[in-house]
Amino acid sequence: MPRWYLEEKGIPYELVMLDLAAQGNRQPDFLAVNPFGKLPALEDDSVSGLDGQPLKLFESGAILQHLEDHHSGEQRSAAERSLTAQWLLFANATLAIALFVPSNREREFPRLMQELDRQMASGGPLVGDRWGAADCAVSAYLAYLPIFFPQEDLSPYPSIQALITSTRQRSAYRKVMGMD
Ligand SMILES: N[C@@H](CCC(=O)N[C@@H](CS)C(=O)NCC(=O)O)C(=O)O
Repeated sequence: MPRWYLEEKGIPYELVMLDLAAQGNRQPDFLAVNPFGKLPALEDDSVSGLDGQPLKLFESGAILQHLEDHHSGEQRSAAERSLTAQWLLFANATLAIALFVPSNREREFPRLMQELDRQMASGGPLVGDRWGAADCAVSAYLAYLPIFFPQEDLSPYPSIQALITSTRQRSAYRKVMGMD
């Protein structure tokens, strides 16, 4: 997700690829950035961390919020920033669980999808008038649906289907997903 956001906004970055099969995420160099050994993680040498070293961040939602606040070059109001935090947490703490944890999936999937479909009926951004971090996180999970669950019937959710189609047509998304 953060890489997709970086590409969408034209923010320069250096990508460090890790070989998970070789436990690259458990090596000291990476654990110094994310001690939990999870991806993604960000080191931002334009911002000092509390230790005076380049800021290090883990959790995709926190990274997206940081990128939007400090690198997008876009002004967001206090309300927009708070709503962005709401959608980032919804994506990572509620939607992801409803999609990928089987016991939650049975219970929560239709309810969340129905309301999300309604929220997305306008086809516009989730927050304000520009595509942003909130759209990145929510669309990324929704666009995983046909990849991980190709048998899932999404026809009851036409706005989500349209969002998945338009997401898959975005050049930055296609680039980071290796679709071209
Ligand atoms: N909530 C975290 C999830 C991080 C996560 O689970 N990352 C997976 C890849 S998507 C990972 O690092 N897996 C390797 C491992 O756990 O060893 C986030 O959004 O950043």
